[in-house]
Amino acid sequence: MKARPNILFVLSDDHAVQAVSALNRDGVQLNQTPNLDRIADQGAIFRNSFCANSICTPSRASILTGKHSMQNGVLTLNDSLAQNQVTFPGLLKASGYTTALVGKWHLHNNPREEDFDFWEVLPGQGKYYNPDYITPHGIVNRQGYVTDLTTDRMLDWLDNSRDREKPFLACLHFKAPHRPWMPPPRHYSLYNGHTFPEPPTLRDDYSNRCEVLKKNQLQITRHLHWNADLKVRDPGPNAHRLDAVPEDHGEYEWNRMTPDQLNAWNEGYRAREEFVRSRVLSDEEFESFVYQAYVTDYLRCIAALDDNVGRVLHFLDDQGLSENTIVVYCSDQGFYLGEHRWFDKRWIFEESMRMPLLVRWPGKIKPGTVYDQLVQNIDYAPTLLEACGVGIPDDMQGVSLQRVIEDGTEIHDALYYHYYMHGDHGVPAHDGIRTHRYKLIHFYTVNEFNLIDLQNDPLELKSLHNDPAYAGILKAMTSRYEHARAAYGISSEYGPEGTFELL
Ligand code: SGN
Ligand code: CA
Repeated sequence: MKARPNILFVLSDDHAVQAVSALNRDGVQLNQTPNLDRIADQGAIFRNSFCANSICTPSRASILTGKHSMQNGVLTLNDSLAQNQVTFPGLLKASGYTTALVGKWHLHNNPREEDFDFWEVLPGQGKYYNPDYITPHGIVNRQGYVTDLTTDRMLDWLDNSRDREKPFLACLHFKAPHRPWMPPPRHYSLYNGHTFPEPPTLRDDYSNRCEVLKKNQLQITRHLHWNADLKVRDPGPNAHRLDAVPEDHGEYEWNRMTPDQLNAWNEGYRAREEFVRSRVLSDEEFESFVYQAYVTDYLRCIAALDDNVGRVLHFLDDQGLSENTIVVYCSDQGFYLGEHRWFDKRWIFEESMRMPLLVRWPGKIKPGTVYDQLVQNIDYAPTLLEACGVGIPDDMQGVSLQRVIEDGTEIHDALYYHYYMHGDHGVPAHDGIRTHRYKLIHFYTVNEFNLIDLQNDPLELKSLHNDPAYAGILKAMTSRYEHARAAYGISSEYGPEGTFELL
């Protein structure tokens, strides 16, 4: 019998589909990610991969449990996973796998012994520079850059301490490229002198959609911080345009740096700061400056992530493990890189509902395959369980991707989405469904449906809910939506009948 496959599960934090070169071969390529592209080229791209709730802790809980937020109880960033929830790592471990987790976790309680043999996790969001890790033996501080250190720890486990008698599950969870987008010194000058193309919706005015959009607090030209986000500590005559975070705050990353690191940092960002200080920028100059600075740092963090994915792939090659290891790359959700003026995620709109998903699975997936079927983060747990010959619990709501892979079956006719963290960053609780062609959104706190025709309006700039020509579509989508809510057991408390306290 063929040995059960190993799994390398790489999960990043807030990695936009727009920032993986293999996922943008027919469009605008902002950057190059050669190592992630290697996974795609030797395996598959899932072009229509989505999350069920575009925020960190809930998406991670859905990945682990194969369930929507409502059923696993992790609705917002503040919820922890209840002890009675079953996870795919726990089921793999119980079936004879050795399991490890290193990096961002963000589920509040420490990882459970029943799920992981080895773990070292970042507290909360974690830090980019000289981060602390929580280990079963207490907090350990490590000097260096978080993406490199997280990879070092995983490679060390794979190389030196795993039980080689067992197949492994290695969960490598990067903090990058989460806010505040701090790159390592080796990438401080990457993209200097380069101008990134602006997205067509960078100056969206939010017309023709629900009024709630205008209340967002996610705009790159209004809600970023000069120092923490844009790395400009003294904006001179432009100071009034954005807030700054208090520099003496313990959370501020610069307070963690060694004097040498700080010098290198200040040197790396000197030219940017001098530009901002030099004169009052016009509105247009300011907008384009913020967009370029934001995207530059975000993509520098991705470059470091891609370097480290390359290190792990090389390790698998060197150890002769590549042939019997399934490699999965995904992020906890997508992200806005200036689309609709935004950073962050949360909304059901495409950039944040989408998740990158690349899978290399030798012997099962033909190199260079592209799948267009709708898939969701609740599907990963059943897929990996089935791949390892472990039974899928009945209460998992996701569907294994095996049938997609084997014969191109569509496993979902519509995907259900629900964001619950009402009011955080100005985003109201809302839910909806997405088919290949349409998206129905229910902004239930104001009881308004929006309907988007993704084929005619891929940038999602106009709701058609009042357009008589779409009355039939609206009716059909509403009935599918109600069906999805019933099938997934969504409580009416999270709908128009609920009471909504701002988080
Ligand atoms: C922090 C960020 C937010 C971000 C949340 C959630 N602010 O609070 O912008 O939306 O994390 O991110 S920051 O100024 O502290 O960086 S998530 O990845 O955990 O969902
Ligand atoms: Ca995230």
